[in-house]
Amino acid sequence: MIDEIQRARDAALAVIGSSDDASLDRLSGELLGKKSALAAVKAGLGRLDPDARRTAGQALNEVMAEIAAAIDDRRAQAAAAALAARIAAEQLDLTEARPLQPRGHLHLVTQAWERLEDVFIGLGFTVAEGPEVETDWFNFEALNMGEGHPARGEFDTLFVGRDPSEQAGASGTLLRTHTSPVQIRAMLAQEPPIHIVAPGRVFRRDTPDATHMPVFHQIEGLVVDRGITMADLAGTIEAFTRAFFGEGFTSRLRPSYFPFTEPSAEFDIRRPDGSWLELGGCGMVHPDVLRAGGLDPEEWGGFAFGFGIDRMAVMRHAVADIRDMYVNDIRFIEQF
Ligand code: FA5
Repeated sequence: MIDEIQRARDAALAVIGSSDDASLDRLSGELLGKKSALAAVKAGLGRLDPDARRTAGQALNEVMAEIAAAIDDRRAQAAAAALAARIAAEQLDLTEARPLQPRGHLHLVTQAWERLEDVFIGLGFTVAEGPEVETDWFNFEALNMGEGHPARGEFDTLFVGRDPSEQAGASGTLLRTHTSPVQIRAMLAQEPPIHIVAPGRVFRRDTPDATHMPVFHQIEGLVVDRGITMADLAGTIEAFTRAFFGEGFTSRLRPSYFPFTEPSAEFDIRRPDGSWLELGGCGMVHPDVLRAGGLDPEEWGGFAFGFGIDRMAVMRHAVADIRDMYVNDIRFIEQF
């Protein structure tokens, strides 16, 4: 009888080993149920003498437990395999989607602004700021353009006060027409020596065209110390030109006029193809401007410069029309 039990065990384990998940429930009935070979053996136990019955009964119980455990093992194996197959089938290859996600980037003017700051910080300047809504005093008066000064007419100013009477006088408010008022704010805020640049947004009632926008950006520079000369100004502009544009570029100063500098100059840069482009204005800080900043012109001297960031961005990337930078045409923007 023990042999019979062993044969039934071996046969059962072989069937379990090769069966799949779906057939396991049925198999459990066939191998361990009332009509199974082992049930038949069990029914025959009664015919044995007590000793043999005990031995065979024990063997039978062990084998039945072994078969039940084998079915459970096989079921767990089948479930793990089914799960692995489902995960494999549902897997998404996300790496393939990545090139389809467009990456944004900084606006051309922001790129130029940040690069300008980097270059000037490298030359020993710190970055200063001033408000976009200014008083008439900071924007004009303190810069040697008192009421009635003809140079005011060159800045088509946008006033903030609703009533024309609010616009008149040194306390009238306006949208700053240039970054030069930051010169005055810097002189009032700190003791010389001063080495600052002040990038920022400025506003003029200019009609948009290929080289003009009503809202644009300038960067102002101011150095105040003892014994500053025009050579310091020319040297700084030249060092900046090479650092920002590259080795093939040089600069020149041309005599000009600004009420807040004396002498004044326009500065141009020479491109590797030999052509010149006007970039901005500069000069030695006017004694009246030093006085408005609380400094004694007998003791302190300085130079200042200011130029258009949008024009620089346009030039660096050979963009034909400054307005292209602001119409948000994705075909244009994504080129940079
Ligand atoms: C000034 O604004 C002076 N504050 C510059 C200055 C500073 C001179 C310190 C001396 C000492 P101007 O109006 O020329 O100057 O403007 C300077 C630059 O701003 C121009 O060279 C040009 O690059 C840019 N710019 C002027 N108007 C516009 C505009 N409507 N759109 C875009 N860029 C402009």
